[in-house]
Amino acid sequence: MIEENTDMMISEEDLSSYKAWLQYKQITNEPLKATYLKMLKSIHIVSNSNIVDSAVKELLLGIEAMLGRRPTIEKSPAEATIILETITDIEVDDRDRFSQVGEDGFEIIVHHNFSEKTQIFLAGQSEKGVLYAVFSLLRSLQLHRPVDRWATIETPKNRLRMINQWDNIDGTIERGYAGCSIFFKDNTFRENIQRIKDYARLLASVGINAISINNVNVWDIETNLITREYLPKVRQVSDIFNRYGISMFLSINYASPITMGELDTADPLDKRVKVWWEEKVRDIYRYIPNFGGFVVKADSEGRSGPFSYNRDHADGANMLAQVLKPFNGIVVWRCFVYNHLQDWRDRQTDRARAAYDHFKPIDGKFLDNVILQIKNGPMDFQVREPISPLLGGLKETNYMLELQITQEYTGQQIDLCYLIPQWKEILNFDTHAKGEGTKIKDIVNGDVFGNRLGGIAAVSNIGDNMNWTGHTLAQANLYGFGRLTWDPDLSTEEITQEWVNLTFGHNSQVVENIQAILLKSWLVYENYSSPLGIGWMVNPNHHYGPNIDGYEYSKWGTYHYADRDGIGVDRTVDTGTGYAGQYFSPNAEIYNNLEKCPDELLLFFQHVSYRHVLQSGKTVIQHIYDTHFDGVEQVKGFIDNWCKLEGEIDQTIFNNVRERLQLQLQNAIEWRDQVNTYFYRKSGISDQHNRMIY
Ligand code: GCV
Repeated sequence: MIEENTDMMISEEDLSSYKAWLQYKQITNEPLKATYLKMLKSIHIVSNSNIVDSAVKELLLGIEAMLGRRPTIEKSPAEATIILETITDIEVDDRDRFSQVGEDGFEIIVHHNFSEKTQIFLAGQSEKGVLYAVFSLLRSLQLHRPVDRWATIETPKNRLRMINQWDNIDGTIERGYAGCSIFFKDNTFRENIQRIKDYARLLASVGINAISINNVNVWDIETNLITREYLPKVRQVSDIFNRYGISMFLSINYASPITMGELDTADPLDKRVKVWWEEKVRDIYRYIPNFGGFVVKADSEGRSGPFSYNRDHADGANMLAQVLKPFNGIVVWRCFVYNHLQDWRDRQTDRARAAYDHFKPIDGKFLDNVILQIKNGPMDFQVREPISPLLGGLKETNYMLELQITQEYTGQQIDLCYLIPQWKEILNFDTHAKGEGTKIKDIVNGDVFGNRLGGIAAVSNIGDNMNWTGHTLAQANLYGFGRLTWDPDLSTEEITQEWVNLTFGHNSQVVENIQAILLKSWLVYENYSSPLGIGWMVNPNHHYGPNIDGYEYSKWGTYHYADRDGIGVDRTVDTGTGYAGQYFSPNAEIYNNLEKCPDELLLFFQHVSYRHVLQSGKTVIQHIYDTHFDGVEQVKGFIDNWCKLEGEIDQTIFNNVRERLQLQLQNAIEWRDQVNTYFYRKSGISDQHNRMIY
């Protein structure tokens, strides 16, 4: 049992933003409250476990906060209005009616019987299902749904629903924009377990079932997380997450045997290396019997990997997979592999091609407890990128999608950028991998190619700021990510409305205003930052704010090739790098064709003149000017609309967002003026509307 340290002080002011979407605000609508009270008097738990215990605590907390009365716990089911059960608790003959409930799923049944008594059955396929059913019910209450709409049957569409923390043991977070790590500080684990527990609650409430707690760049001290020195602490954290149905993973350093000074090689085919890992894995499972497995960044941005030994990535991943197999552990192996030491003069090497070129030839060579993790785009989480052609390109390997919730290139939680619309486009993209209609959402969950493992992972956006995410509205990205991993068919509008209602309540003016701001924010960010899919015009290293040539003469393989005549990267098959040919037909033909290539990705695939006319009817240069002027005006509109909410919402949240919107405006102005001035000076073409360009 974990000793809970409750030393954390949350001030009254911070409470609302800290609670995020688990506000459990008091229900003041009296008739609704009366109905709910009648239905939620008492709970019967058929069989208990750690996870069911978390579910019960949450249910008690939520109902008491919303209705002002704590349900009683009843020994007899006949006495209770809410019954929590797993399907295995139910008589075998009665289980048929749950046949539609799959792994981690649940059914909520609202049962009206003759004695005028209504009972709510929360039946989980497993204890995790019970927990998810409880969160579903609590969501319905917070959304003020009528009782008949509580009933539902749900099974998550993705088996692995994972969060990757990029936290370092010194307490910093790589690409973190909301303070320090909630896990680590000063090269050890933090004492504040309450914070981790509340994070687990937030994640479980949206169905997340796996987490890796340390950065994929595993530095020297973090390499030791898999040793006996740290495993007891890893276990404590793992226990907290396990109680919320979340399994614990660690990112590992591929060169661990060398970094720890125990071997002179990390060659995956060297027997000594395998034996070394076997010992380490045995230790891990001794401490953490249900440990999830490893996340591995290998041969990527300077991290070691199998290439150092002339082995391929299947050799590397499979060695670890064999070692984890006896314990049901898995290897999450990242495909973010490219040459980060490129010469900018070299026009042949194309970073966009790299993941496909490395992994497509070894499709089918991976063991069945390896899952490849593939970033949504071929570059790196830009505001706009095409979909990685590996998604759909691989057919005989388990793989999952990797998204980035933390806003590295999308405003760093200073600027607002609600990413659900972007993720929906990704999930609904038709790869044509198995004919028309082969969408990413159905590929990554394993359905299309029958892969054993599938899912979606994302890089977290939280830190120890009291509102978790720096910009309070960025909480919506974490919420929406979880909801989409559970059900990629939920619409953007549904998710947005849910989040706004859960966080801010039901005042329709407030709700509509915030929804409208969120829903526009991705396109607004795109408007004032880099245009038409070209990406990368950011300040090197920290990646905030404009720097048009910041990466133009660098080693990172990220170029725009703007000159006095035009801009864009020719990635076509006939005259360019051939990247467009990595897609299935008709996508390959569309991207290869100057007239058909969608405007928003034009400069990713084609080098064009500034006077090229887009499908929108505008020239490229006029599009650049217009979007950049528009973007700034749109941010001003956000500020005006946000200011109307003063007094209507929590003051701390109001102030936090207002301050950030002001900073966003400064950033947008800087982007507008630098981008417009740069392209005006390059092209010599004036703005049709004679607006101010410097
Ligand atoms: C964790 C990008 C980021 C890096 C990150 C890397 C990755 O390059 O800038 O900070 O490293 O992606 O995904 O591994």
